[in-house]
Formats: sequence, C-alpha cells, structure tokens
Amino acid sequence: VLVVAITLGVTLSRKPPQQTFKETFIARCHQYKGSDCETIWSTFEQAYVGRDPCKIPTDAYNPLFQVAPITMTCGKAMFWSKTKDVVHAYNENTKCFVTMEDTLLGSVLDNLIWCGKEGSNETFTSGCPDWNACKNNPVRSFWTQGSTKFAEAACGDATVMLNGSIATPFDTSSVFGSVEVLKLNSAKVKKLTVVLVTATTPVSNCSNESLNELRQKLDRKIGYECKEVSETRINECGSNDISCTNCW
Ligand code: N1C
Repeated sequence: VLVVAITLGVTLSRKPPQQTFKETFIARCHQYKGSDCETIWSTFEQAYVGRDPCKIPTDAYNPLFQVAPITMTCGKAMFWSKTKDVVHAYNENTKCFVTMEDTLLGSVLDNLIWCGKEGSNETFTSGCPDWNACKNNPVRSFWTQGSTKFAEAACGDATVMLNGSIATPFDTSSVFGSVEVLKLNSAKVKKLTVVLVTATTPVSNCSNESLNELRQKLDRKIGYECKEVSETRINECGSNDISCTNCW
C-alpha cells in the first residue's frame, strides 16, 4: 500500500511536460486552420535562429509574410493602441472588425516572446531582449513588419480604438503611431475613425492635443472622425445584439 501510495503521489505531482515554443506555434496554426503549418514554422524560425537577437531587421520576416500573407476585408480594419483587452473582448463576440490578431500570424504569435542566439539552432523564450532594449529584436521586428503589411492592406473605412484613460491617447512611439498611421494608403482608405474609449472619469477627450498629431501624420486625403465612447457601452455592444453600425 505504501509503495502504491508513494508511486501514485510521485506520478500525480509530476508536472506535465511544458509545451515547447514550436508546439505552441504549430498548435495555434492548426487551430486557425492554417495549411502547411510546418512550412510556415520553418520560414518563421529562419528569420531569427542562430542570429544575434538585436540584429533582426524587419525585412527578415518578408519570406514569412510571403508564405502566410495578411488578408483583409475592406471596411473592417481595426487598429488599437493601449486598448487591446477591450478591442478583443468586443471583437470576439461581434466579429465586426478584423485586427492583426485575426490574421494567421497575428493569432499564432500573440503574447509570445522568442529569440535565437548566435551559434545555436534553438528558439529561446526567456533571456530575449525587451521591446525597447534594442530596436531590431525578433519580437519588435515581427510586429513592426506585420503591422506595416496589415495597415497597407487596409481599405474602405478604418477604425482605431485609443485609450481615453491616459493623457496621451495617440503615442507617436507606439506601433500604431509610428508605423500603421503612416502606412494607410489614401488610394484605398477613405476615412479613419478614432474610437476614444473612455472610463467613468475620462482623462482625455477628442480635443486632446495628441489627436492633432495623429491628424498631422495621417495622409491629408484620408477623412478623420473622432468619437468618445464609454467602455461600458462597448462591452454592452459586445454582449448584446447591437449591430456593427449602431455601437458608435
Ligand atoms: O504599440 P501599439 O500598442 O500601438 O501596437 C498596436 C497596433 C495594433 O493596431 C496592431 O495592429 O500594432 C499592431 N500590433 C499587434 O497586433 C500586436 N499584438 C500584440 C502591435 N503590437 C502587438 N502586440 C504586442 O502588444 C507587442 O508585443 C507590443 O509590445 C504591444 C503593443 O501594444 P500597445 O503599446 O498597446
């Protein structure tokens, strides 16, 4: 009995093996119903494996975006900055918009950290440079390049959710502020609507100075509109049958 109890105890306390980065990548790719996930994986890892993790230029991911291109439905592009949770909670329920995380590569790499090391063919998930440690790190270069392609693909009306609970809702150093705004093409994009997500006590409104900077960075031929919408209202739209065109 003692032996059985000990064996059982040891077995139960043994942690399940941790899913490797590659397994997570492949599993998420299959979940997305991606075809040829192994090819996508090997093209992905070629961008950074065996290289100094501060020397991965954005172009390193070009072959990856060729095997798994960013697709877009006109009128549905949704950008965000400092509002990720509210955007995704709303979109998961309504499917009104398409974010970068709704593309195959965006959904596969969301919330992940990865890098390589010189002289190794492994993928590491710790000890990788922070976002701001060096500009050409594997994670930052991926999101920069993906966001470039995502913004270039936008067409019709585009929307961005910005955070009205901070003093500077439009941050020129963010991916939205430094990459996406500049890549919106006036030949395809008619208008950009800012949805400024406000809390009970808003910190900024549509006359915020940073939003003037946004208008300056935006191609003059693209229309602009800003709407203050409470987070409560957005969550309500996500949980009730309020049509995509009726929330704001
Ligand atoms: O720097 P941000 O926001 O302005 O970037 C958000 C902006 C969105 O419109 C997306 O299209 O850029 C794109 N994007 C992602 O889709 C994304 N998913 C996860 C940019 N960054 C993304 N991440 C991670 O969030 C990334 O690792 C980086 O650190 C944050 C950026 O969040 P932010 O500052 O709120």
